[in-house]
Amino acid sequence: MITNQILNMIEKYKTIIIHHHVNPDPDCIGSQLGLKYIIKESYPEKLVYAVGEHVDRTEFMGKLDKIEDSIYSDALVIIVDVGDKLRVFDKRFLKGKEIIKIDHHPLTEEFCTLEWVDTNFASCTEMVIDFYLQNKDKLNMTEDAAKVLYAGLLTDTGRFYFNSVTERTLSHGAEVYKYGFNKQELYANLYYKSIAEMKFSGFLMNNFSYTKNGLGYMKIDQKILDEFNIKPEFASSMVNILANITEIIMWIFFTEDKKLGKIRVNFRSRGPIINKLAAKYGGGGHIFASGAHVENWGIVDKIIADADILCQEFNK
Ligand SMILES: [Mn+2]
Repeated sequence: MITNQILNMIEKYKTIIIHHHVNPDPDCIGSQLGLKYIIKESYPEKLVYAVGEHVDRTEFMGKLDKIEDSIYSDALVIIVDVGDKLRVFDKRFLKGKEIIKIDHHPLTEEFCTLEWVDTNFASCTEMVIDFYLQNKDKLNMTEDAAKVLYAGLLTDTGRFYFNSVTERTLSHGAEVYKYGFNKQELYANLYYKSIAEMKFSGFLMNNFSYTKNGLGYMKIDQKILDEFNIKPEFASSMVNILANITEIIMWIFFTEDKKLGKIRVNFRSRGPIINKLAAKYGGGGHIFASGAHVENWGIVDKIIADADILCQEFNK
């Protein structure tokens, strides 16, 4: 079993460094910190680091570590919720002695000593919980680990609503839910919105575009972000405001990101497969949820045209 191989490798190392992907979401940080807390609790003598940078919405989940370059030379590196080198945050991960990948996105490239890639998992945190359950004789869960793992499950499954949810997702959820962390506080951290954010939701509902083939989309430029005092990360995370609309089978948000100097593209679908479309524009992801960054609004219009054709073909 790959989960045993992963544990054997963890046991071999004194130092373990866990990396997340760029713009980490709660599933990524939950996997990273959950794994760190489990390893630390089970092997207190090991040095376990979770490196990287939070985005605003993951800040509450727990502290990340700053470490020196020299620590990598004798360390095991684990990357979570990410499959390709380019999307791993902090390129120092390549300096680890060996690398393990734990990911639930479709495989795009292999470069690790151990690759545990399985798209049957609804979230990466579900994989971490699975890893713990498969090695329960040696591993210990903690309340803090349970909390961040549950946060990842909630957000990557839309609160256990998406197609990707299985019986295992629910039972693994129950496995961490039984720990005593404060559920209401967790929901507040994940789901409460400010008044400005709520007003922005209202703006989106009133102003999205759609085609007769069932494509819904929203272009959010800097002017709109300024007007509502909203950050691009938050704006693009609102893409599912166009989910659950009878007439819409695919929905895309295009959000200008001054810091990146690019336009963030968030693809979602409940019909046409969209990760190939995302890949065509330099991105990737799951079959019904993908992302990309593109250079300008001209490319955005090309994506809209391509996406509309996919919807049209799907309807046939
Ligand atoms: Mn994920």
